[in-house]
Amino acid sequence: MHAKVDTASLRRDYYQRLSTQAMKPLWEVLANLVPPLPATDAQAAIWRWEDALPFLRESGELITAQEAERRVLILENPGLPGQNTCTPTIYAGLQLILPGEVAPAHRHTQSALRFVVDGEGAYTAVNGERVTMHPGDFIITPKWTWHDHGNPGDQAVTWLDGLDIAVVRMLGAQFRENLHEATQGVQRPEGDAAARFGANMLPLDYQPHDGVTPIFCYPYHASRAALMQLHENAGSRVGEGGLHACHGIKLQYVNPASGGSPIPTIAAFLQVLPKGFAGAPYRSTDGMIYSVVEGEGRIEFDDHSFEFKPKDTFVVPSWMRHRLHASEQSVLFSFSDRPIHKALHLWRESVGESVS
Ligand code: 1HN
Repeated sequence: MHAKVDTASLRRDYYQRLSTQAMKPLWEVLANLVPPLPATDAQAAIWRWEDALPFLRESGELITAQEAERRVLILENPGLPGQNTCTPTIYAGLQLILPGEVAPAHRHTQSALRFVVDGEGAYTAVNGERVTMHPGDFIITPKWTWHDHGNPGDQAVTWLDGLDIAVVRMLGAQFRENLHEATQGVQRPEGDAAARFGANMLPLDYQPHDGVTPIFCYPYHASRAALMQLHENAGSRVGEGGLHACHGIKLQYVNPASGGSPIPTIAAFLQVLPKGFAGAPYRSTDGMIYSVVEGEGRIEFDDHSFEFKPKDTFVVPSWMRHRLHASEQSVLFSFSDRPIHKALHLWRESVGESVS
């Protein structure tokens, strides 16, 4: 007994002196550093549109887009306070641009995606080409491309931003520049990139370069039509050619020139859950952020669940078992850090274990 107390206090004293040398004992933290299963402080969370909207509107009265540079409410994971991030790797936020506003041009090494949640008529300009936003459109701002946003229309427009900020920070590879003008010049008419790269064709001299998609808008009407066709073909059949037991009908967005993900670090998906769908339990190592486009349903975890409605955003952390239920036919957009997991051969998924 006496000897034990002695050992404990000797160790404490040793650790204290050791800390002055910028060293510490591995044996005190080994189990945490290398856990048996994925361990993240990130929590499942939902940001309901009806709760977010009044705060977005208020932000519009408090600060202009120009003054803020980007008027965004960060969706910070409640399990990662102070880290300005939604999952350990991926940042998410809701960005508002009001009629007549511009968000000035800059570029950075972080890649961004936008998913249009509410309103239409704003544009994002990427490297000299504008694309007009409609609800459900999925838009890319590749790393190190000049981008600015503007709203020449008459509606407030809100979109969900997703960026690989924490990944680029971890790598110490953050660079950023502001353009000398707020709005970059238009160099090509709207629709140019979509015509060159978005019709299952490529320019004669196209050379794939940096793994980034050459099209930067995936219009909702086209993605939705594909899902609905597959839904119609599948009927209520589960399995090959039919519904996936966990995901309903789910497709991934693709870089048409490479077959890879549109952003090297982020994969994005669109899925339809038929009315009455009760998904099988699922988990995967990538932490997933969802934006609800249409319908109504519920996501069930082992010990709690969230009801979701259109324009809600929710996050499912790495390896957290869950099931999707749809009380109405639902369309969900989602994105995650899956390409990083896959590049490192770390991605795992597990289908069908019971949610207790
Ligand atoms: C950014 O450039 C945008 O361009 C949005 O709209 C959110 C969050 C952090 C850093 C850069 C944008 C951002 C961002």
